[in-house]
Amino acid sequence: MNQDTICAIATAQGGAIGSIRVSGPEAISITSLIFKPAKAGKLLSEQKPYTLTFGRIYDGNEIIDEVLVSLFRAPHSYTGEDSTEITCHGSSYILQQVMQLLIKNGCRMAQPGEYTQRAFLNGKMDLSQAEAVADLIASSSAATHRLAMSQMRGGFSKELTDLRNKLLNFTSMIELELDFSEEDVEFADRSALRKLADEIEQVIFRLVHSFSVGNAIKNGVPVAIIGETNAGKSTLLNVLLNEDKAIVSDIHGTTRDVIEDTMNIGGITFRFIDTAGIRETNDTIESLGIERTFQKLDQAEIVLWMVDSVNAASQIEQLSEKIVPRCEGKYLIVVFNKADLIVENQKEDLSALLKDFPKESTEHIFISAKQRENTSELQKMLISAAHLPTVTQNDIIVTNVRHYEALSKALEAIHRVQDGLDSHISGDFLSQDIRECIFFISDIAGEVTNDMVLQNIFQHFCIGK
Ligand SMILES: Nc1nc2c(ncn2[C@@H]2O[C@H](COP(=O)(O)OP(=O)(O)OP(=O)(O)O)[C@@H](O)[C@H]2O)c(=O)[nH]1
Ligand SMILES: [Mg+2]
Repeated sequence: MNQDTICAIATAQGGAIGSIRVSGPEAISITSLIFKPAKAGKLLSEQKPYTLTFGRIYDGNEIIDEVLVSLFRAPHSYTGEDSTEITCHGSSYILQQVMQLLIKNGCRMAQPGEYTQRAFLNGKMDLSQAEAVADLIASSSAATHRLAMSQMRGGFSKELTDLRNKLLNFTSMIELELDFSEEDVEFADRSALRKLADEIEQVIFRLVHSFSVGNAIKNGVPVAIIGETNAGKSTLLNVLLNEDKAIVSDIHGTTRDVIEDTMNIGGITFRFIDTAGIRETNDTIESLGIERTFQKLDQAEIVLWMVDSVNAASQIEQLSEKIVPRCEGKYLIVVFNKADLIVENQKEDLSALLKDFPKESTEHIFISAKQRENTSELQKMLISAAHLPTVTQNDIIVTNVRHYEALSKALEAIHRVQDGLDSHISGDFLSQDIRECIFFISDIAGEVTNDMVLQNIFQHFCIGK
Protein backbone atom coordinates (compact mmCIF):
# COMPACT_ATOMS: atom_id res chain seq x y z
CA MET A 1 0.00 0.00 0.00
CA ASN A 2 1.15 3.54 -0.65
CA GLN A 3 1.50 5.34 2.62
CA ASP A 4 2.73 8.69 1.44
CA THR A 5 0.68 11.49 0.03
CA ILE A 6 1.85 12.92 -3.27
CA CYS A 7 1.33 16.26 -5.02
CA ALA A 8 2.07 17.65 -8.46
CA ILE A 9 1.11 20.45 -10.80
CA ALA A 10 -1.17 18.81 -13.36
CA THR A 11 -1.57 21.59 -15.89
CA ALA A 12 0.86 22.99 -18.44
CA GLN A 13 2.53 26.33 -17.80
CA GLY A 14 1.08 29.50 -19.19
CA GLY A 15 -2.65 28.89 -18.86
CA ALA A 16 -5.09 31.13 -16.99
CA ILE A 17 -5.79 28.40 -14.49
CA GLY A 18 -3.44 25.92 -12.85
CA SER A 19 -4.36 22.74 -11.08
CA ILE A 20 -2.51 20.87 -8.35
CA ARG A 21 -3.38 17.28 -7.55
CA VAL A 22 -2.94 15.80 -4.11
CA SER A 23 -3.46 12.08 -3.52
CA GLY A 24 -2.90 9.69 -0.64
CA PRO A 25 -4.15 8.96 2.87
CA GLU A 26 -3.34 12.50 4.13
CA ALA A 27 -4.55 14.34 1.03
CA ILE A 28 -7.55 15.95 2.68
CA SER A 29 -5.91 16.71 6.03
CA ILE A 30 -2.80 18.25 4.46
CA THR A 31 -4.90 20.36 2.09
CA SER A 32 -6.95 21.52 5.10
CA LEU A 33 -3.78 22.80 6.76
CA ILE A 34 -3.15 25.37 4.04
CA PHE A 35 -6.72 26.07 2.87
CA LYS A 36 -9.47 28.02 4.61
CA PRO A 37 -12.98 27.80 3.16
CA ALA A 38 -14.55 31.18 2.49
CA LYS A 39 -17.65 30.32 4.47
CA ALA A 40 -16.82 30.54 8.16
CA GLY A 41 -17.30 27.37 10.14
CA LYS A 42 -17.00 25.07 7.13
CA LEU A 43 -14.18 22.54 7.34
CA LEU A 44 -12.79 20.91 4.23
CA SER A 45 -12.54 17.55 5.96
CA GLU A 46 -16.27 17.61 6.67
CA GLN A 47 -17.23 18.22 3.06
CA LYS A 48 -18.99 15.52 1.11
CA PRO A 49 -16.99 13.92 -1.69
CA TYR A 50 -17.41 15.37 -5.21
CA THR A 51 -17.94 18.88 -3.92
CA LEU A 52 -16.16 22.07 -4.73
CA THR A 53 -15.16 24.36 -1.89
CA PHE A 54 -14.23 27.96 -2.50
CA GLY A 55 -11.63 29.53 -0.23
CA ARG A 56 -8.09 30.76 0.19
CA ILE A 57 -4.64 29.25 0.42
CA TYR A 58 -2.64 30.74 3.30
CA ASP A 59 1.03 30.74 4.10
CA GLY A 60 0.81 31.73 7.74
CA ASN A 61 -1.18 34.97 7.60
CA GLU A 62 -0.38 35.72 4.02
CA ILE A 63 -2.98 34.91 1.36
CA ILE A 64 -1.40 33.11 -1.59
CA ASP A 65 -4.46 32.74 -3.80
CA GLU A 66 -8.22 32.32 -3.99
CA VAL A 67 -8.91 28.81 -5.11
CA LEU A 68 -11.45 26.03 -5.60
CA VAL A 69 -10.78 22.68 -3.97
CA SER A 70 -12.40 19.53 -5.36
CA LEU A 71 -12.67 16.62 -3.00
CA PHE A 72 -12.65 12.88 -3.70
CA ARG A 73 -12.72 10.07 -1.20
CA ALA A 74 -11.25 6.58 -1.57
CA PRO A 75 -11.98 4.44 -3.46
CA HIS A 76 -13.96 6.72 -5.76
CA SER A 77 -11.19 8.80 -7.28
CA TYR A 78 -8.79 8.51 -10.19
CA THR A 79 -6.10 6.93 -8.03
CA GLY A 80 -8.52 5.08 -5.76
CA GLU A 81 -7.19 7.12 -2.82
CA ASP A 82 -8.40 10.21 -0.97
CA SER A 83 -7.60 13.11 -3.29
CA THR A 84 -8.00 16.82 -3.70
CA GLU A 85 -7.48 19.08 -6.66
CA ILE A 86 -6.63 22.67 -6.00
CA THR A 87 -7.57 24.95 -8.85
CA CYS A 88 -5.59 28.19 -8.59
CA HIS A 89 -4.76 31.06 -10.86
CA GLY A 90 -2.25 29.92 -13.45
CA SER A 91 0.74 31.94 -12.28
CA SER A 92 3.77 29.72 -11.93
CA TYR A 93 4.72 31.67 -8.80
CA ILE A 94 1.39 30.82 -7.12
CA LEU A 95 1.61 27.17 -8.19
CA GLN A 96 5.14 26.86 -6.82
CA GLN A 97 4.11 28.49 -3.53
CA VAL A 98 1.19 26.10 -3.11
CA MET A 99 3.42 23.14 -3.95
CA GLN A 100 5.97 24.24 -1.35
CA LEU A 101 3.28 24.61 1.27
CA LEU A 102 1.97 21.12 0.55
CA ILE A 103 5.46 19.65 0.76
CA LYS A 104 6.21 21.57 3.97
CA ASN A 105 3.09 20.02 5.46
CA GLY A 106 3.94 16.44 4.60
CA CYS A 107 3.34 15.77 0.90
CA ARG A 108 5.95 14.37 -1.41
CA MET A 109 6.47 15.51 -4.99
CA ALA A 110 4.94 12.91 -7.34
CA GLN A 111 7.05 10.88 -9.78
CA PRO A 112 6.11 10.81 -13.48
CA GLY A 113 2.99 8.72 -13.98
CA GLU A 114 2.61 8.06 -10.27
CA TYR A 115 -1.12 8.89 -10.18
CA THR A 116 -1.86 6.46 -12.97
CA GLN A 117 0.45 3.89 -11.40
CA ARG A 118 -1.51 4.15 -8.15
CA ALA A 119 -4.75 3.82 -10.12
CA PHE A 120 -3.38 0.63 -11.63
CA LEU A 121 -2.10 -0.74 -8.30
CA ASN A 122 -5.44 0.04 -6.67
CA GLY A 123 -7.29 -1.88 -9.36
CA LYS A 124 -8.95 1.18 -10.94
CA MET A 125 -7.69 0.14 -14.37
CA ASP A 126 -5.60 -2.59 -15.88
CA LEU A 127 -2.17 -1.97 -17.29
CA SER A 128 -3.23 -1.69 -20.91
CA GLN A 129 -5.74 0.99 -19.93
CA ALA A 130 -3.10 2.84 -17.93
CA GLU A 131 -0.81 2.80 -20.94
CA ALA A 132 -3.64 4.21 -23.06
CA VAL A 133 -3.78 7.23 -20.75
CA ALA A 134 -0.28 8.20 -21.89
CA ASP A 135 -1.28 7.66 -25.51
CA LEU A 136 -4.38 9.77 -25.04
CA ILE A 137 -2.35 12.69 -23.70
CA ALA A 138 0.10 12.31 -26.58
CA SER A 139 -2.56 11.90 -29.26
CA SER A 140 -2.16 14.43 -32.01
CA SER A 141 -4.70 13.37 -34.62
CA ALA A 142 -8.26 12.10 -34.79
CA ALA A 143 -7.04 8.58 -35.55
CA THR A 144 -4.54 8.32 -32.68
CA HIS A 145 -7.09 9.81 -30.33
CA ARG A 146 -9.68 7.24 -31.35
CA LEU A 147 -7.24 4.39 -30.78
CA ALA A 148 -6.20 5.58 -27.34
CA MET A 149 -9.80 6.18 -26.33
CA SER A 150 -10.93 2.71 -27.29
CA GLN A 151 -8.04 1.15 -25.39
CA MET A 152 -8.69 3.25 -22.31
CA ARG A 153 -12.29 2.17 -22.25
CA GLY A 154 -11.19 -1.42 -21.72
CA GLY A 155 -10.29 -2.27 -25.30
CA PHE A 156 -9.29 -5.80 -25.87
CA SER A 157 -8.07 -6.61 -22.39
CA LYS A 158 -11.54 -7.51 -21.15
CA GLU A 159 -12.21 -9.91 -24.00
CA LEU A 160 -8.83 -11.51 -23.37
CA THR A 161 -9.42 -11.78 -19.64
CA ASP A 162 -12.64 -13.72 -20.24
CA LEU A 163 -10.88 -16.15 -22.55
CA ARG A 164 -7.99 -16.42 -20.13
CA ASN A 165 -10.32 -17.41 -17.32
CA LYS A 166 -11.83 -20.15 -19.44
CA LEU A 167 -8.35 -21.46 -20.20
CA LEU A 168 -7.55 -21.40 -16.53
CA ASN A 169 -10.52 -23.65 -15.91
CA PHE A 170 -9.22 -26.14 -18.40
CA THR A 171 -5.72 -26.28 -17.01
CA SER A 172 -6.99 -26.92 -13.53
CA MET A 173 -9.05 -29.80 -14.88
CA ILE A 174 -6.09 -31.20 -16.78
CA GLU A 175 -3.88 -30.80 -13.75
CA LEU A 176 -6.47 -32.65 -11.71
CA GLU A 177 -6.28 -35.50 -14.20
CA LEU A 178 -2.57 -35.73 -13.46
CA ASP A 179 -3.36 -36.47 -9.84
CA PHE A 180 -5.41 -39.44 -10.97
CA SER A 181 -2.98 -40.53 -13.65
CA GLU A 182 -3.21 -44.21 -12.74
CA GLU A 183 -6.91 -44.27 -13.39
CA ASP A 184 -6.81 -42.88 -16.93
CA VAL A 185 -9.64 -40.40 -16.50
CA GLU A 186 -10.32 -37.24 -18.55
CA PHE A 187 -11.92 -34.41 -16.64
CA ALA A 188 -11.16 -31.86 -19.31
CA ASP A 189 -13.26 -32.38 -22.41
CA ARG A 190 -10.67 -32.30 -25.20
CA SER A 191 -13.05 -31.29 -27.95
CA ALA A 192 -14.37 -28.38 -25.90
CA LEU A 193 -10.79 -27.38 -25.19
CA ARG A 194 -10.01 -27.56 -28.88
CA LYS A 195 -12.93 -25.24 -29.60
CA LEU A 196 -11.76 -22.78 -26.99
CA ALA A 197 -8.19 -22.92 -28.29
CA ASP A 198 -9.46 -22.16 -31.80
CA GLU A 199 -11.50 -19.25 -30.54
CA ILE A 200 -8.54 -17.83 -28.64
CA GLU A 201 -6.28 -18.35 -31.61
CA GLN A 202 -8.64 -16.33 -33.78
CA VAL A 203 -8.93 -13.46 -31.33
CA ILE A 204 -5.19 -13.25 -30.74
CA PHE A 205 -4.39 -13.67 -34.42
CA ARG A 206 -6.64 -10.72 -35.25
CA LEU A 207 -5.02 -8.59 -32.56
CA VAL A 208 -1.47 -9.47 -33.59
CA HIS A 209 -2.29 -8.51 -37.16
CA SER A 210 -3.98 -5.29 -36.17
CA PHE A 211 -0.62 -4.09 -34.88
CA SER A 212 0.70 -3.10 -38.29
CA VAL A 213 -2.39 -0.92 -38.83
CA GLY A 214 -2.12 0.48 -35.30
CA ASN A 215 1.55 1.14 -35.74
CA ALA A 216 1.00 2.81 -39.09
CA ILE A 217 -1.60 5.14 -37.58
CA LYS A 218 0.48 5.94 -34.54
CA ASN A 219 3.94 6.19 -36.07
CA GLY A 220 3.26 6.49 -39.80
CA VAL A 221 3.35 3.90 -42.58
CA PRO A 222 7.02 2.92 -42.76
CA VAL A 223 8.48 3.59 -46.22
CA ALA A 224 12.14 2.58 -46.68
CA ILE A 225 14.11 4.35 -49.40
CA ILE A 226 16.89 2.00 -50.43
CA GLY A 227 19.23 1.40 -53.33
CA GLU A 228 22.83 1.82 -54.48
CA THR A 229 24.94 4.76 -53.44
CA ASN A 230 24.34 7.97 -55.37
CA ALA A 231 20.98 6.81 -56.76
CA GLY A 232 19.32 9.91 -55.33
CA LYS A 233 17.69 8.51 -52.18
CA SER A 234 18.44 11.50 -49.99
CA THR A 235 17.34 13.86 -52.75
CA LEU A 236 14.00 12.04 -52.87
CA LEU A 237 13.68 12.10 -49.07
CA ASN A 238 14.08 15.86 -49.11
CA VAL A 239 11.47 16.18 -51.85
CA LEU A 240 8.97 14.00 -49.98
CA LEU A 241 9.52 15.81 -46.69
CA ASN A 242 9.64 19.16 -48.43
CA GLU A 243 12.67 20.10 -46.39
CA ASP A 244 16.45 19.81 -46.63
CA LYS A 245 16.69 17.05 -44.08
CA ALA A 246 19.46 14.88 -45.50
CA ILE A 247 22.80 15.83 -47.00
CA VAL A 248 22.94 15.33 -50.76
CA SER A 249 26.20 15.08 -52.67
CA ASP A 250 27.66 13.34 -55.70
CA ILE A 251 30.10 11.46 -53.45
CA HIS A 252 29.13 7.79 -53.16
CA GLY A 253 28.32 6.80 -49.59
CA THR A 254 27.15 10.22 -48.40
CA THR A 255 24.43 8.87 -46.12
CA ARG A 256 25.84 6.52 -43.51
CA ASP A 257 23.10 6.32 -40.96
CA VAL A 258 19.33 6.10 -41.09
CA ILE A 259 17.51 9.41 -41.44
CA GLU A 260 13.76 9.42 -40.98
CA ASP A 261 10.82 11.72 -40.52
CA THR A 262 7.08 11.70 -41.00
CA MET A 263 4.96 13.54 -43.52
CA ASN A 264 1.24 13.60 -44.06
CA ILE A 265 0.26 12.96 -47.66
CA GLY A 266 -3.40 12.83 -48.57
CA GLY A 267 -4.43 12.28 -44.94
CA ILE A 268 -2.05 9.38 -44.38
CA THR A 269 1.01 9.73 -42.20
CA PHE A 270 4.07 8.22 -43.83
CA ARG A 271 7.37 7.59 -42.11
CA PHE A 272 10.06 8.04 -44.75
CA ILE A 273 13.34 6.34 -43.99
CA ASP A 274 16.44 7.30 -45.96
CA THR A 275 19.19 4.74 -45.70
CA ALA A 276 22.87 4.24 -46.46
CA GLY A 277 23.41 3.25 -50.11
CA ILE A 278 24.22 -0.39 -50.69
CA ARG A 279 27.66 -1.17 -52.12
CA GLU A 280 30.68 -3.32 -51.34
CA THR A 281 32.84 -1.46 -48.86
CA ASN A 282 35.72 -2.00 -46.48
CA ASP A 283 34.71 0.91 -44.32
CA THR A 284 33.44 -0.40 -40.97
CA ILE A 285 31.08 2.49 -40.29
CA GLU A 286 29.61 2.31 -43.76
CA SER A 287 29.10 -1.46 -43.42
CA LEU A 288 27.23 -0.91 -40.18
CA GLY A 289 25.07 1.64 -41.98
CA ILE A 290 24.33 -0.83 -44.75
CA GLU A 291 23.35 -3.43 -42.16
CA ARG A 292 20.81 -0.94 -40.86
CA THR A 293 19.55 -0.39 -44.39
CA PHE A 294 18.51 -4.03 -44.48
CA GLN A 295 16.94 -3.83 -41.02
CA LYS A 296 14.86 -0.88 -42.16
CA LEU A 297 13.95 -2.69 -45.34
CA ASP A 298 12.65 -5.59 -43.26
CA GLN A 299 10.57 -3.29 -41.05
CA ALA A 300 9.06 -1.31 -43.90
CA GLU A 301 5.64 -1.80 -45.44
CA ILE A 302 6.48 0.02 -48.60
CA VAL A 303 9.91 -0.13 -50.19
CA LEU A 304 11.10 2.54 -52.59
CA TRP A 305 14.02 1.05 -54.46
CA MET A 306 15.86 3.94 -56.05
CA VAL A 307 17.69 3.03 -59.23
CA ASP A 308 19.85 5.40 -61.22
CA SER A 309 18.30 5.23 -64.71
CA VAL A 310 21.69 5.73 -66.35
CA ASN A 311 23.08 2.42 -65.13
CA ALA A 312 19.88 0.72 -64.14
CA ALA A 313 20.64 -2.66 -65.72
CA SER A 314 23.73 -3.32 -63.62
CA GLN A 315 22.12 -2.01 -60.43
CA ILE A 316 19.08 -4.22 -60.83
CA GLU A 317 21.20 -7.22 -61.70
CA GLN A 318 23.42 -6.75 -58.68
CA LEU A 319 20.79 -6.07 -56.07
CA SER A 320 17.68 -8.03 -57.15
CA GLU A 321 18.69 -11.12 -55.24
CA LYS A 322 19.33 -9.15 -52.09
CA ILE A 323 16.21 -7.01 -52.26
CA VAL A 324 13.34 -8.77 -53.98
CA PRO A 325 13.01 -11.84 -51.69
CA ARG A 326 13.05 -9.52 -48.67
CA CYS A 327 10.10 -7.58 -50.06
CA GLU A 328 7.67 -10.46 -49.71
CA GLY A 329 4.47 -9.23 -48.09
CA LYS A 330 5.50 -5.62 -48.76
CA TYR A 331 4.78 -3.24 -51.55
CA LEU A 332 7.80 -2.60 -53.79
CA ILE A 333 8.04 0.50 -55.94
CA VAL A 334 11.07 0.59 -58.20
CA VAL A 335 11.86 4.25 -58.73
CA PHE A 336 13.92 4.90 -61.84
CA ASN A 337 15.52 8.19 -60.86
CA LYS A 338 17.48 10.71 -62.91
CA ALA A 339 15.03 10.22 -65.77
CA ASP A 340 16.15 13.65 -66.96
CA LEU A 341 19.40 12.00 -68.09
CA ILE A 342 17.83 9.40 -70.39
CA VAL A 343 15.70 9.63 -73.49
CA GLU A 344 12.08 8.60 -73.68
CA ASN A 345 12.55 5.44 -75.74
CA GLN A 346 14.99 3.97 -73.19
CA LYS A 347 12.20 3.68 -70.68
CA GLU A 348 10.65 0.64 -72.24
CA ASP A 349 13.91 -1.31 -72.02
CA LEU A 350 14.30 -0.30 -68.41
CA SER A 351 10.76 -1.42 -67.54
CA ALA A 352 11.53 -4.77 -69.12
CA LEU A 353 14.27 -5.33 -66.55
CA LEU A 354 11.51 -5.95 -64.01
CA LYS A 355 9.73 -8.69 -65.91
CA ASP A 356 10.60 -11.37 -63.34
CA PHE A 357 9.50 -9.32 -60.33
CA PRO A 358 6.26 -10.36 -58.56
CA LYS A 359 3.62 -8.44 -60.54
CA GLU A 360 0.91 -8.02 -57.95
CA SER A 361 3.19 -6.31 -55.42
CA THR A 362 5.60 -4.40 -57.67
CA GLU A 363 5.21 -1.13 -59.50
CA HIS A 364 7.67 1.19 -61.14
CA ILE A 365 7.90 4.84 -62.01
CA PHE A 366 10.31 7.22 -63.75
CA ILE A 367 11.09 10.41 -61.90
CA SER A 368 13.67 13.10 -61.54
CA ALA A 369 14.02 13.78 -57.86
CA LYS A 370 16.38 16.66 -58.49
CA GLN A 371 13.99 18.42 -60.85
CA ARG A 372 10.89 17.26 -59.01
CA GLU A 373 9.54 15.64 -62.15
CA ASN A 374 6.75 13.13 -61.68
CA THR A 375 7.19 13.13 -57.92
CA SER A 376 3.53 13.93 -57.31
CA GLU A 377 2.69 10.78 -59.29
CA LEU A 378 4.93 8.89 -56.90
CA GLN A 379 3.01 10.39 -53.98
CA LYS A 380 -0.25 9.13 -55.49
CA MET A 381 1.28 5.67 -55.79
CA LEU A 382 2.24 5.80 -52.13
CA ILE A 383 -1.29 6.70 -51.08
CA SER A 384 -2.81 3.79 -52.92
CA ALA A 385 -0.10 1.42 -51.69
CA ALA A 386 -0.79 2.36 -48.08
CA HIS A 387 -4.47 1.34 -48.23
CA LEU A 388 -5.11 1.81 -44.51
CA PRO A 389 -8.55 0.82 -43.30
CA THR A 390 -10.39 3.59 -41.49
CA VAL A 391 -10.63 2.95 -37.80
CA THR A 392 -13.64 3.54 -35.59
CA GLN A 393 -13.70 3.74 -31.82
CA ASN A 394 -15.07 0.20 -31.61
CA ASP A 395 -12.31 -1.39 -33.63
CA ILE A 396 -9.83 -3.23 -31.56
CA ILE A 397 -6.36 -2.37 -32.60
CA VAL A 398 -3.07 -3.02 -30.89
CA THR A 399 -0.71 -0.06 -30.93
CA ASN A 400 1.60 -0.87 -28.09
CA VAL A 401 4.80 -2.83 -28.71
CA ARG A 402 4.66 -4.48 -25.30
CA HIS A 403 1.16 -5.81 -26.02
CA TYR A 404 2.20 -6.90 -29.48
CA GLU A 405 5.09 -8.91 -28.09
CA ALA A 406 2.99 -10.55 -25.38
CA LEU A 407 0.27 -11.38 -27.91
CA SER A 408 2.76 -12.86 -30.37
CA LYS A 409 4.10 -15.12 -27.63
CA ALA A 410 0.58 -16.06 -26.54
CA LEU A 411 -0.19 -16.92 -30.17
CA GLU A 412 2.84 -19.23 -30.36
CA ALA A 413 1.76 -20.93 -27.14
CA ILE A 414 -1.82 -21.43 -28.31
CA HIS A 415 -0.52 -22.91 -31.56
CA ARG A 416 1.41 -25.42 -29.47
CA VAL A 417 -1.78 -26.21 -27.54
CA GLN A 418 -3.63 -26.80 -30.81
CA ASP A 419 -0.86 -29.02 -32.15
CA GLY A 420 -0.68 -30.86 -28.83
CA LEU A 421 -4.39 -31.59 -28.92
CA ASP A 422 -4.11 -32.85 -32.49
CA SER A 423 -1.31 -35.21 -31.61
CA HIS A 424 -2.83 -36.22 -28.26
CA ILE A 425 0.16 -35.25 -26.16
CA SER A 426 0.05 -35.97 -22.47
CA GLY A 427 -1.76 -33.74 -20.03
CA ASP A 428 1.36 -32.38 -18.35
CA PHE A 429 2.80 -31.02 -21.61
CA LEU A 430 -0.56 -29.65 -22.60
CA SER A 431 -1.04 -27.83 -19.36
CA GLN A 432 2.46 -26.36 -19.63
CA ASP A 433 1.60 -24.75 -22.97
CA ILE A 434 -1.75 -23.53 -21.69
CA ARG A 435 -0.04 -22.03 -18.64
CA GLU A 436 2.36 -20.21 -20.91
CA CYS A 437 -0.47 -18.80 -22.99
CA ILE A 438 -2.23 -17.68 -19.82
CA PHE A 439 0.95 -16.02 -18.62
CA PHE A 440 1.33 -13.87 -21.72
CA ILE A 441 -2.32 -12.88 -21.80
CA SER A 442 -2.11 -11.87 -18.15
CA ASP A 443 0.96 -9.80 -18.90
CA ILE A 444 -1.10 -7.42 -21.03
CA ALA A 445 -3.43 -6.55 -18.19
CA GLY A 446 -0.40 -6.25 -15.89
CA GLU A 447 -1.28 -9.14 -13.64
CA VAL A 448 2.09 -10.84 -13.85
CA THR A 449 4.20 -7.95 -15.06
CA ASN A 450 7.41 -7.49 -13.10
CA ASP A 451 8.30 -4.31 -11.25
CA MET A 452 11.03 -3.24 -13.64
CA VAL A 453 8.70 -3.31 -16.61
CA LEU A 454 6.09 -1.39 -14.63
CA GLN A 455 8.60 1.24 -13.61
CA ASN A 456 9.70 1.63 -17.17
CA ILE A 457 6.14 2.13 -18.37
CA PHE A 458 5.21 4.77 -15.83
CA GLN A 459 8.40 6.76 -15.93
CA HIS A 460 7.52 7.78 -19.48
CA PHE A 461 4.37 9.53 -18.31
CA CYS A 462 4.38 13.19 -17.46
CA ILE A 463 4.44 14.35 -13.86
CA GLY A 464 0.95 15.03 -12.60
CA LYS A 465 -0.64 12.17 -14.52
N1 LIG B 1 20.50 14.52 -62.88
C1 LIG B 1 19.98 14.14 -61.75
N2 LIG B 1 20.75 14.08 -60.64
C2 LIG B 1 20.18 13.69 -59.49
C3 LIG B 1 18.82 13.34 -59.40
N3 LIG B 1 18.54 13.00 -58.11
C4 LIG B 1 19.72 13.13 -57.43
N4 LIG B 1 20.70 13.55 -58.27
C5 LIG B 1 22.11 13.80 -57.90
O1 LIG B 1 22.73 12.57 -57.57
C6 LIG B 1 23.73 12.77 -56.57
C7 LIG B 1 23.46 11.81 -55.41
O2 LIG B 1 22.25 12.17 -54.73
P1 LIG B 1 21.93 11.70 -53.26
O3 LIG B 1 20.52 12.07 -53.04
O4 LIG B 1 22.95 12.19 -52.33
O5 LIG B 1 22.09 10.13 -53.45
P2 LIG B 1 21.94 8.97 -52.35
O6 LIG B 1 21.25 7.85 -52.99
O7 LIG B 1 21.35 9.51 -51.11
O8 LIG B 1 23.48 8.59 -52.13
P3 LIG B 1 24.16 7.91 -50.85
O9 LIG B 1 23.71 8.66 -49.64
O10 LIG B 1 25.61 8.08 -51.11
O11 LIG B 1 23.76 6.49 -50.84
C8 LIG B 1 23.62 14.23 -56.18
O12 LIG B 1 24.63 14.93 -56.83
C9 LIG B 1 22.25 14.64 -56.66
O13 LIG B 1 22.17 16.00 -56.96
C10 LIG B 1 18.01 13.43 -60.58
O14 LIG B 1 16.82 13.16 -60.59
N5 LIG B 1 18.66 13.82 -61.70
MG1 LIG C 1 22.02 9.64 -49.24
